[in-house]
Amino acid sequence: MVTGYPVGQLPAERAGVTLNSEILSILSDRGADFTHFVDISGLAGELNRGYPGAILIGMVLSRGYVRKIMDTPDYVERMVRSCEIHMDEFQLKEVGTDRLADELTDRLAERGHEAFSQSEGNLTETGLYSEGTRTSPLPHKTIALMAGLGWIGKNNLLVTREFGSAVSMCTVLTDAPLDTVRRSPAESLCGSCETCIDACLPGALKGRAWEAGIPRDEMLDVDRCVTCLRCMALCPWTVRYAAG
Ligand code: B12
Repeated sequence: MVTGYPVGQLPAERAGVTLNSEILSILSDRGADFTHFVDISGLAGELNRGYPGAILIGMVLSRGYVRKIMDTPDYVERMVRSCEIHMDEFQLKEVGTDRLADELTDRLAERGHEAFSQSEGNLTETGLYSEGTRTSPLPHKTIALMAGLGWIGKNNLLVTREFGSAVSMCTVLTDAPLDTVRRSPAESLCGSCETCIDACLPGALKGRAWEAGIPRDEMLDVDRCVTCLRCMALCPWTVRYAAG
């Protein structure tokens, strides 16, 4: 269980700690593997839409699942052919993190706080997800970097030391009085590794190293991506996690 703030601080000492710990226990009781509280007040208005804080909710993909993708080059195709793709662990955890974000948003609103769920459903419903460009105003990855979780790899995904890219995430934007952090992106540990590029059979990944402000389309050709999960599963950091 990863928390977003120092352990051992008496709640009375810090306004909002209580709310942090309450949210932490609600989310972990309901299946979240990690939760972070991030200060997004410094971002441009079109990104944070006036919300000062964000709650990042994450679920870790199981080692067995990652190994299955590693050992089955056409894993997603097989799941589609056998009409089992709805049982795919990443899909189920994507629905899971989105559901937690929607529920938390309702709980915060009941407590009188402004809150906005960045679940795929709510982003689409509110017209904030552009199907044309396949973009949302404030991607979960941006918030994950500000939480200090890791770096953006050449696979254009969040890579963490602990789980590699084997995570599903969702976020809630809010004005609730939270104790938050704002960190700079971790240094990339991709180095000269190009495993994800070699694993991307349709050639959607362009082999660029990520740097702040780089346009997504210089990292990834979204029209070529076949969402095969290989760039996520075959990253050496994900493989190391899956090896246990
Ligand atoms: C649209 C979308 C897609 C599209 C387009 C890809 C894309 N990344 O845009 C398609 C369908 C191609 C796709 C594919 C996949 N996706 Co997708 N996708 C999304 C979605 C819904 C929106 C992303 C978005 O807004 N993109 C716009 C661009 C600009 O942002 P971005 O690339 O996500 O992130 C960039 C910014 O964060 C920027 N950045 C970082 N710091 C900062 C700071 C500032 C100030 C700024 C301005 C920018 C910035 O750098 C990042 C890299 O370019 C997100 C969920 C979400 N709401 O975030 C999931 C998500 C990114 N996808 C995810 C995954 C796992 C995948 C797949 C592996 C799924 C699969 N079945 O294969 C593939 C991998 C593709 C790849 N290598 O990137 C995960 C990523 C988890 C992780 N470890 O990072 C997410 C977070 C969903 C989840 N539930 O966890 N996806």
